[in-house]
Amino acid sequence: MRPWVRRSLALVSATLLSPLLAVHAADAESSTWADGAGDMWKVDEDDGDEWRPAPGHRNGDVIKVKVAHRSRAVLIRQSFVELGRSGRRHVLVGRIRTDSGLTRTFDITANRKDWDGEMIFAKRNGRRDRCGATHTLDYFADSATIRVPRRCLNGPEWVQVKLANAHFGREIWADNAQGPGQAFFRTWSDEVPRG
Ligand SMILES: [Ca+2]
Ligand SMILES: [Ca+2]
Repeated sequence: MRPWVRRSLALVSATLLSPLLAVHAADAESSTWADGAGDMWKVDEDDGDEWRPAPGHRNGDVIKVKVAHRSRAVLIRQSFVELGRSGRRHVLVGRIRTDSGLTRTFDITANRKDWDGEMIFAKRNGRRDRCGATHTLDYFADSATIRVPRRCLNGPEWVQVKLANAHFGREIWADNAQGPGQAFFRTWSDEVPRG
């Protein structure tokens, strides 16, 4: 190969690859995955336990999750087909576990009196942990974000999450963020190491 050809190829390779490498580096501390649209399920609150598919329900149908493990905090962002201020309430719940075996839960309830919602961040025994975890429900962007300072988790090497939510109206519609199944929680996410 002539030297100038080799140089040109090297330049082209570097130009093509560098944006990919940059993206990879920026995303090294995060995990992003999709959940299907149209995979909600429902139950009649008065009728008992019979859950049925509810593919037509949009409000609360999670379609994407990003867990970013930053130097100071873990950010969990969920995107929905629609997150709307209608019905009686939204309940978003999650579990977080770390490499040291520490487990924490969060439980956000938003209703007609307070669509911004209140979050209870708790230890495994259910006792509230006021370590500074916060949340934002964005009804314009159809998203929910939970920010957990790493000190709440004893500065972990990695975290995993499980996420689910329910929308209460005439019936209860639910979705989990880990697949299509009719179970409130499914498998743990990938381990997300600290960036
Ligand atoms: Ca979904
Ligand atoms: Ca799902």
